[in-house]
Amino acid sequence: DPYAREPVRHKALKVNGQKPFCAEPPPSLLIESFVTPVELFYVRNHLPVPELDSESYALELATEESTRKTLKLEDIKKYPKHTITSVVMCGGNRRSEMAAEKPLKGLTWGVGAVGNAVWTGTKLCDILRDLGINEDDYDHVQFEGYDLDPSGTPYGASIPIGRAMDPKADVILAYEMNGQSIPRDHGFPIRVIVPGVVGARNVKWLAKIIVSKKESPSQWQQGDYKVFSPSTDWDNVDFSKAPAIQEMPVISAICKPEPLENVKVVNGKINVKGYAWSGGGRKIVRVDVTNDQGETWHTANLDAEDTNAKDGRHWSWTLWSIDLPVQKGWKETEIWAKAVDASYNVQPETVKNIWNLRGFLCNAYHKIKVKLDR
Ligand code: MTE
Ligand code: MO
Repeated sequence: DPYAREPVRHKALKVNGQKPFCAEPPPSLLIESFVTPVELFYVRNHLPVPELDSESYALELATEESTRKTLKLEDIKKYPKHTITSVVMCGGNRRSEMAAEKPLKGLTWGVGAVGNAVWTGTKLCDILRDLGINEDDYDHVQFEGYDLDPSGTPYGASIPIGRAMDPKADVILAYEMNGQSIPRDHGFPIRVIVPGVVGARNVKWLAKIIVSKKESPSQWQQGDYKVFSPSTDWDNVDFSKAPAIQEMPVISAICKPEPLENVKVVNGKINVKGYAWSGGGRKIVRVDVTNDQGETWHTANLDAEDTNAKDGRHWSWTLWSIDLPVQKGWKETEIWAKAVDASYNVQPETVKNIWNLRGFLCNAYHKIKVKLDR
């Protein structure tokens, strides 16, 4: 069994798949701190976790033409140390809402396929510059993991070379998560962090970097993590016709209370909390909440955000809360939340109109019903 030597996981995680291991924390725990503790950080593995050690670890650097260099862990650590706080979010986060709209294929994630961690490592642009890469000669930077499928093919993904070589894009080869070595489930000893970009490109257990004119040939780049119209189905889908997801759209979620929870009404109000985030480094500028189907929108307090982030480099999430007034006599209420980012992008209202056959980018208004306890 290739899964016989998997790491031990935290009991609070809700398991969506055992082999490969996929799990997310409960919503209320997720937003207890601005920085997600490593043991509560969602796990999305496609293959068995590889067994690697710091001494023998090697990273191969190649172009289409040739292998240029092999770096050991200590070689990577010799570069200037760069620390960022960044979200990693799965493209399938909140998919369960899309699956409820109409059947689809994919793990039914709730709102917890996201976390915000402090990542320390070497900037990818520093390594590529040392390799003598000229951005104009290539178009993509491909990554391969040490995790292999039964045929020996690694997990793989790529990002455009402009992002890889831009110092302000903060793409790093991370060796620390929240100040400790990266745990096995999250890519020990090296994983790529591509802030503002879909989780799938943040390749764990990094084995190889290939600078190329082409995108990664991997199934996860070519035949998955792409979005189609709600009217495209398995009999007429052509994965070559849509671009791979890179930067993520604006999203928010209500995490406390959880759906159908009994909520205490205090002075005619209930306390509601959640997260909001947008891809591409776009700051969250506002979160709106309603419980009368949008007749009245209340602006939430933005409680925690990365106040040090430079313009266009807001990689962290924003935690928000509100004391939401509830109508007298009501026994239950439906809460909606939507976030606005620095480009004034707003979330779409309904899941129905963004439904897609793989259930990606479910960023419609988050809507939950709760019971009111007076
Ligand atoms: N990297 C490798 N090597 N293998 C994987 O299965 N999964 C990807 C990405 N990197 C994956 C990977 C996907 S789809 C996501 S959402 C994130 O890792 C999940 O990162 P996490 O498990 O640290 O939360
Ligand atoms: Mo993912």
